[in-house]
Amino acid sequence: MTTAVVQYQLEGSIGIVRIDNPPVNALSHPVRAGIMAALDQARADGSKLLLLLCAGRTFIAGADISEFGKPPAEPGLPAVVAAIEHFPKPVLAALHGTALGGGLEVALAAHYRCALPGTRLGLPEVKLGLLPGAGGTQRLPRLVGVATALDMMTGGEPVSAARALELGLVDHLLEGGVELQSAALGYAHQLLADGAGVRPTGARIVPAPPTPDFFDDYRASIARKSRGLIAPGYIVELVEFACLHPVEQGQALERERFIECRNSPQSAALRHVFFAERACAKLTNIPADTRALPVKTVAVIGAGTMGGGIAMCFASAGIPVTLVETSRDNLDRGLGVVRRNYETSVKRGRYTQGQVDDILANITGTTDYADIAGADLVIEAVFENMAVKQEVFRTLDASCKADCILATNTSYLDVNAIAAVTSRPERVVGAHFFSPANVMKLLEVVRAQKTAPEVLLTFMQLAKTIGKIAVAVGVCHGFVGNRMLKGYARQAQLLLLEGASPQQVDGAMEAWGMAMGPLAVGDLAGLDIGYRSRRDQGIASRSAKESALADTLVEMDRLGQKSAAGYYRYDPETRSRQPDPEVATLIADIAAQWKVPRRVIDDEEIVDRLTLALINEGAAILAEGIAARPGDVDIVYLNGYGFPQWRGGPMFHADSLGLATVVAKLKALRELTADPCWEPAALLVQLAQEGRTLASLQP
Ligand code: T1G
Repeated sequence: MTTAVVQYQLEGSIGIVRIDNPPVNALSHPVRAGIMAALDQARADGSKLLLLLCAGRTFIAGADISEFGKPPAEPGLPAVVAAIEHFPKPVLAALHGTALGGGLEVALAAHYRCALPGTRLGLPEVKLGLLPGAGGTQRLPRLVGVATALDMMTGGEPVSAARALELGLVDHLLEGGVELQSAALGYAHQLLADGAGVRPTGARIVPAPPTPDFFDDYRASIARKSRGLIAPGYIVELVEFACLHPVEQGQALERERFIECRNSPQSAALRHVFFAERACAKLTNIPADTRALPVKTVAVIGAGTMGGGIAMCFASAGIPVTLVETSRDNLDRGLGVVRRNYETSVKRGRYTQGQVDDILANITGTTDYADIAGADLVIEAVFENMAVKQEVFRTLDASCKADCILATNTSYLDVNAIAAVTSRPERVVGAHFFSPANVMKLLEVVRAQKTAPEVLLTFMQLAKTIGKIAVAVGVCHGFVGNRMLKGYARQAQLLLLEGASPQQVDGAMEAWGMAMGPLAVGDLAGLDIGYRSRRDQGIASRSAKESALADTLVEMDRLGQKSAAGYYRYDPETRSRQPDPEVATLIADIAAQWKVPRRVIDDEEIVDRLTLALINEGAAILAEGIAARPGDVDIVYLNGYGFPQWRGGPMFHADSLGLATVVAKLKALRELTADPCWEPAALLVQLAQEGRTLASLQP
């Protein structure tokens, strides 16, 4: 029996069900129907055991996420899983690559599981705002116990095949380097020889929880990290239910909870993020035959916080990197910070000492540009000043080989103006890392006017190699992220003058889901950075209402956390932030100076003004083509600015509000404040009039 995506053949006494649905064998409707047809065939033929496996690079990577939101088609996955579990002959699932979500649930319904080394097994549904909806919450604890099952399902992280064997999640590890089907057939025959029979996982008893209050304690332990999400709490409820009820009852409750999660706005948002993250890696406007360039060696100019963090990204990915500094002292200081960062990661168990020794062997330092003449890529990470950066690029242009790619880590400045001082503007690109660069996933790859397509493609692919999520953006002041941040931060300042306190503004945004409120972020980054940037832009100190407070704080040496005082006071031990009455007085004084009437402001207005500022500027950025897709803007804010994943990003959030509502709110604020920043972006007005969404712009 063969369908487009599922083949069945009888090989001796073994019936082989082979799924072939590239790229990741997702359980689309044709796959589900194909499996059921294969089961029917095998039920009636002479097979003694059924072997379930997949073609391509992975076992089933889950339900087909792109089918969510569409009318469900029978057979559903629970029916497929039940048919496998109740199959009258032993069923063996042979795993390779990944067995995730519905894929692992299919394997859990099988009576035996074997895996190639390197396979990763997991139930990551929670990352999509979902929970395992085909028996995973009931069968996994029966195999691995409640604690491990909960960790796997509330965290969503996969386990290795070796760990799965330890846990009893798989019964046998196949030999590595052997073709999957022949290795699995070997084990299948061994099972038959051993008289292996059917062995429904669902019939097993869930091992008792370790302590009587285990589930309540577990709920408390995940409360903080699952703030705002509904799925994690349901997962704990369902595993607790599994301890006391047969699998069928558990699956019925699971289905109810699953459907609620699937229909929830936060799952819609997280599914949007899943696809947006994959889409943003694809360049839209380069020739199809563009090829990436080889990058075997890298150099980083400047061993400060950013330079050191950037160097760590490449060294950790196994790419040799040379740090360049102006003096030995600066170089040794920078290398020392890098070394200490790795020592910390060993203490935290992220790396072994051996791994760190190998990584550090990839990092060298020099004060001589001649030592990097042969580098394939150089990333400049010096002081954020145009003249300083242009001087470095002149030196690089003279020192580096002709086909070397020159990248600038500027976070605001005009990459065209930097490229213009070189003889190779087509080899110049912006690479805006976020601090700390060895931790933050986001990378804005800035395409300047003359950046060659192959240079852009090279950097986008390199980003994946060093574990970054890259978004290609155009040149404007602050690119996508920082340009939108300007309006957001300005509203925070105005709200302070109009009557809100720092703790109210930050509290409202954090309750709404932001990782950290705007004032606390300012204190973390250091208020002196914004101060210098305003001076560089020729804005005199205290000359603008929206920066008067920040300018004053800096001139009072309140730079933020680094001076234990900024918008808040910081406890030197715990670094926890405390409201400071001195700041409240200062704000009132500055408001009086600028004749800003003070009033009571509610949290809803705070959230509205800060999020609408992001949405309005994001729409302008899209209209100018600085970002190619609304999803790209979302990925920037989700991975660089602590926007809550379960709200999908500023553009997705705008669509969830409805663009007509967004435009109406903007116009209302325009009326209320007479502030031109609230003029709705033309793109929003047009789409609202056409009854369209920002998502409809997605190519
Ligand atoms: N459904 C549909 N498309 C999928 C998919 C899926 N589950 N997984 C991947 N793709 C597409 C992806 O969009 C991309 O498309 C291509 O495959 C390659 O993916 C009932 C409800 C498997 C580790 O959450 O984590 O089961 O961009 O670029 O980096 O309980 O994909 O080429 O057009 O990511 O090698 C649970 C999701 C679903 C796993 C491979 N499963 N996938 O990573 O490739 S919910 C997951 C991944 C569920 C049941 C519930 C990764 C991967 P395109 P890629 P990769």
